[in-house]
Amino acid sequence: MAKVYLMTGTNRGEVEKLMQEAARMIGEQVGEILRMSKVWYTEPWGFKQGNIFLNQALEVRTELTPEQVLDEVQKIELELGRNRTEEAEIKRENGEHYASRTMDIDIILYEDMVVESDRLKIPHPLMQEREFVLGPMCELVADMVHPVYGVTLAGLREKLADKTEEAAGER
Ligand code: PH2
Ligand code: MG
Ligand code: MG
Repeated sequence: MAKVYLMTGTNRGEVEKLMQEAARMIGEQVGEILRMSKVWYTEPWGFKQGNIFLNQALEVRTELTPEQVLDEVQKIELELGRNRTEEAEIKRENGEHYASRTMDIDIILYEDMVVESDRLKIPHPLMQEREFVLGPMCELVADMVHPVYGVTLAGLREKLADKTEEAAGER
């Protein structure tokens, strides 16, 4: 039995309903949801042409391996209308790195495991850059130590805030 931390996000479609459905399906297909952060309303990060996101962190108890968790969350994304082919087209049209999506479910942490395969990277490689991940995660496990950086999530969040402030100062 392992604890896995997932992050759900949507900025397209019936977003409130999609968040509820994602949590319900995670509970059925990944494992028991032990705790959830509140739903955060966040600006699109890394791209401009998109609506506000809803993001939420979930703590899930699972019997699945990391790869099996990935299989299940990708199935759920598809069932909730995710269309990566269409997203790729929109990205190309907009010249952006990301596109709006009905549901994205990312594995943020799995126990203190480090996974680096072509398909899967844990911890999520950009979590330390993203307030929309660290904010909700800190509601659940602010004291958890990041298995690569050796810093708590609260510490990473502070660092990110300092960096963001510096960048604003340089503008
Ligand atoms: N996901 C991304 C890119 N940008 N921005 C916000 N606010 N929330 C997200 O979930 C998100 C994003 C790539 O998956
Ligand atoms: Mg993502
Ligand atoms: Mg994803």
